[in-house]
Amino acid sequence: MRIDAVSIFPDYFNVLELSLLGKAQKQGLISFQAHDLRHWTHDIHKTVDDSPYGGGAGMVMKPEPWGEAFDDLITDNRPTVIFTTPAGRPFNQALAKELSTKEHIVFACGRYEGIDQRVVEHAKSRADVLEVSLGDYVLNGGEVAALAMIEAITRLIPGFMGNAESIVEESHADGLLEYPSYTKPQIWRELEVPDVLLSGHHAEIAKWRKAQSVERTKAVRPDLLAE
Ligand code: 6GU
Repeated sequence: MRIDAVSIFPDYFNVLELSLLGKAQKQGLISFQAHDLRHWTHDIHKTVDDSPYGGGAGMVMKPEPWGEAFDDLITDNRPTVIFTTPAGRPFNQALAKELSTKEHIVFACGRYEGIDQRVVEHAKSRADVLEVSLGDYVLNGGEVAALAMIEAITRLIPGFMGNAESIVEESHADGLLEYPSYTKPQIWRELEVPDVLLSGHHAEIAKWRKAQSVERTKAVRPDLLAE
């Protein structure tokens, strides 16, 4: 998978070298590149924003640098372009799974009050475009959102994680939150591990874990059960 990220703070993405993604890059599984949007400006101030038509607070990202960035980065047949925005559809595990099968994803990380909407419309002529939000809160820019999405997507690429079963069992894989986990010692500060986990009865353990998943989801995320 090829991933590009366009941002006015490309250094945000330096942390990806620290994670499993660094290893996956060395293995040739993933090729990641961060790009500075200002590379595609032509004035001495490297201007990327301007005041909004119609008035209002804040600044809007100008279309021209984004257009030139896409001219350079969209050289293949219809990659996926993700605009990170709190006004987008919510990111979730199902979308991460779908995106993990793509050959090329370009993250367009907006700052300020967002990007001129014509950039989104124009990108649709050459790419499959999604406007995606990390959740119902506002970040200063899309970089941290893109980092989270990149981690959620790439760990689902076959061969990326050592233990494929842990992906099948984890939270959200089946629409439920994961059951609680325990390890040694059996008694810690007078707190005991649930008996059933020591029983060796695999069917009973599976039943208990499923019930715990449902109970936890009901208590914390009833919206997931409704789905
Ligand atoms: Cl993708 N961008 C920004 N700026 N804020 C967000 C977000 C994205 N997702 C949630 N909040």
